[in-house]
Amino acid sequence: MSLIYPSIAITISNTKALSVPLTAEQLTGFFEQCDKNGDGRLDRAELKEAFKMLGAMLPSWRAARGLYHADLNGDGYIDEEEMTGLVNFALRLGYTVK
Ligand SMILES: [Ca+2]
Ligand SMILES: [Ca+2]
Repeated sequence: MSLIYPSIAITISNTKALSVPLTAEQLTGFFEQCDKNGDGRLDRAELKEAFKMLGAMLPSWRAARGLYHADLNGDGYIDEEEMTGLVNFALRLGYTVK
């Protein structure tokens, strides 16, 4: 007789397991809140804080990767139009609600 336990998905980037993945809408709202100085775009420091709050183990690295993926015009900021790219980047990482 053997009991088969369903494997519990634990991602390396997420220490809080058993929580619900964030939707694109939630991530968009979250990133908008991360615009601390209210200039309508996210700079690298704000991105770093954002990924830290999402539970990233290496927030500054994530911020750099997020910029690389989403900063289409290369000015070092994620503006409103580039937000979708950032959200998609974060979605692929599967961040969850704590
Ligand atoms: Ca800002
Ligand atoms: Ca940009």
